Amino acid sequence: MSTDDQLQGDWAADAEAALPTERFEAEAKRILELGMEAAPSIRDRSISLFARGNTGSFLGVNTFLSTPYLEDARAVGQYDVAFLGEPLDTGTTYRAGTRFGPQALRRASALTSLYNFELGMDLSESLTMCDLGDVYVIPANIEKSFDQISQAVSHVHAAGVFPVVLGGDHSIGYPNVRGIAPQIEGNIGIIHFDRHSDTDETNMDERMHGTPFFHATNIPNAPSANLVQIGIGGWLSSRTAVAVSRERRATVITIDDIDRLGIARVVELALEVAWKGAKTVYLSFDIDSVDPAYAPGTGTPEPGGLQPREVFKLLHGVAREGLCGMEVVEVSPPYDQSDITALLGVRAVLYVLASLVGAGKLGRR
Ligand SMILES: [Mn+2]
Repeated sequence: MSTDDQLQGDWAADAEAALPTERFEAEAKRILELGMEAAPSIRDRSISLFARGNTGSFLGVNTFLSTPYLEDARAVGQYDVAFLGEPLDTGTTYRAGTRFGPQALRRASALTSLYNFELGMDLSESLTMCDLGDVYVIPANIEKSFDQISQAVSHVHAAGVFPVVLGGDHSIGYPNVRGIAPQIEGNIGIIHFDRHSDTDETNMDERMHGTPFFHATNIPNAPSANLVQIGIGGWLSSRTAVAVSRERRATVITIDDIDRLGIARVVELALEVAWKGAKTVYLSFDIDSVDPAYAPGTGTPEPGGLQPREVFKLLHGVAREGLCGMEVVEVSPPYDQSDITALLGVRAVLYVLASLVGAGKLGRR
């Protein structure tokens, strides 16, 4: 990292020179082979006829980050990371639309390279990644959808692959944890970004998007003592959910706490609590933890949330001890403007992956 008397820009420029290029070169060769040679008038002969792979331009292949679409779900074990959509919005209590979240995240991810300047990191050199497509959810039945989701996430995690779930409303938080927890020999902590507690037992008599962490912390090895909730507050707070968080002694960190303590201290605190006696940690990122000025495309917006800079630093910080999986939830493109919410969701994933790679917790160093 850069030192006090050095500009980060200078450090980062040098860091780029030290990055490997071998995977880039192998990929370029593959792209030309599969995508075929370009028309004769194209001078840059690295350009293919059909766009393949991550071109770092808008020319995507409609998968997340233009990673290969893995049709054979049985073969997931050959990758470090698998992206999977969970297009469920049956759990929303107000504005639906998150069933289109995975599509929006994939589309917004087309204009994304895997290189980050200030981090001095190129994810394409460190990770192998694929897009598994969507879990076959059953919109008419939330419990059947939960069963599909748990089994799908369980399959990915059991293969030794890091699952990145593209939601979907927040009800999927519960079946996601339920899919992983039985494979952990010991406790699993949860770091949960949200403006809402999401710890009610039911909404409208069912297990909907305000309930995932009531049910997740009922899983025997996912104790609420390891649940950290970051960003909670505002005028959509549920008193019954607050009572559950209080009774179960979850750790709740408000926006004011973040202002007062600073990001570095909040990261330390979150890691301390989530990892206390735990074997691993799951990360649940609700896009509505970010202020609706930056993330309008969501079902239950609550003004006064985090800013993108803050949330990127927080996510990068809390991932550094390792994770067993993550989800981005509540991206609802029908309410989005200029794709800004979806773009933010894509960046959230990238900062987490970058942190895991940087800390040597995922992929090759
Ligand atoms: Mn939520």
